[in-house]
Amino acid sequence: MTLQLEQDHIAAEDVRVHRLGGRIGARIDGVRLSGSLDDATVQRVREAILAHKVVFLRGQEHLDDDAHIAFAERLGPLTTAHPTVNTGSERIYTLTANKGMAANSWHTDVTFVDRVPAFSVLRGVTIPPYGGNTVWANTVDAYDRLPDPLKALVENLWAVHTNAYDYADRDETEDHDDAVAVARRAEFRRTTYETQHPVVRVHPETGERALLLGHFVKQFVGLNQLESSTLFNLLQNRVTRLENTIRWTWQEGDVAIWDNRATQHYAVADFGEEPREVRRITVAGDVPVSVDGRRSEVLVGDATGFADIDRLIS
Ligand SMILES: O=C(O)CCC(=O)C(=O)O
Ligand SMILES: [Fe+2]
Repeated sequence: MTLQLEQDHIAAEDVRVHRLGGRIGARIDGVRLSGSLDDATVQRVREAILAHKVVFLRGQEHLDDDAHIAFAERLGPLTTAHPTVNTGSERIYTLTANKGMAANSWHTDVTFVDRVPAFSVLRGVTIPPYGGNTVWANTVDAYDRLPDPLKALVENLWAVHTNAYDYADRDETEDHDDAVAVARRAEFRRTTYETQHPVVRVHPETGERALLLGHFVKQFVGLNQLESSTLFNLLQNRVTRLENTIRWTWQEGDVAIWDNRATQHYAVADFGEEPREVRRITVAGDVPVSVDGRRSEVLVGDATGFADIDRLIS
């Protein structure tokens, strides 16, 4: 009996990590995700996420919502599905194409609150026969490769992030007359959140510096709108240059897991009228900290209901 238990304990799965790009992305083979994975395997998966920023696992079609949640919980306490969108579920954020694509613009998830999620675990449920890829970019590398004068600039820069902007203004694929899309956008902005984050955050697990930007940025503190958008475009171009990205072509049963503190992503809306559904479970993250040790500050809104992170703050 004792022997059997010991064997179970050391029976880590045969985790194999295959790097997919020069700066970001790896595929993990040999792991069947579940809530009852052994600790060593969970640790190896976590290390691969931290090292490669986004990892992909094929063949996870055994996962249902409960098993998806149970696995994600092994990475840390979960958030609710979303701060404003009623997904019909406590934990599952379902993104379906017929509700429109809010994700076809570069972003880091939920940066309009202070407690930016740590990880997102996304499962491909219905995948179109063509198109519908997702692309991730490495925000640590984007920072590292900045010339010194720009590093000095961004290390002292803060940005206001909000959910209260009009997505349709930024996206030519959005149909302004589509009642479903209009209702979806209104729900997204139902409660206003605004948070001031450092543009460079120090990653709480790796110590790496990362650019914290993406489509929820409204303005840089102390700069006017024109200056803000000029500088925003300059920095976003650094994040999203193709060498700094990895693009994934989904199959049903795939799972993508990203470090939301070190990436941005973009879901490409190029699959016509075909159905597409992915489901996300989100792992809570702590409040970003700047290079000089200052924490992000809430300007509007209370996100304690989205993620109770007292346990994360020591
Ligand atoms: O639809 C996708 O591939 C990604 C959607 C997204 O932005 C997310 O799940 O956070
Ligand atoms: Fe997202």
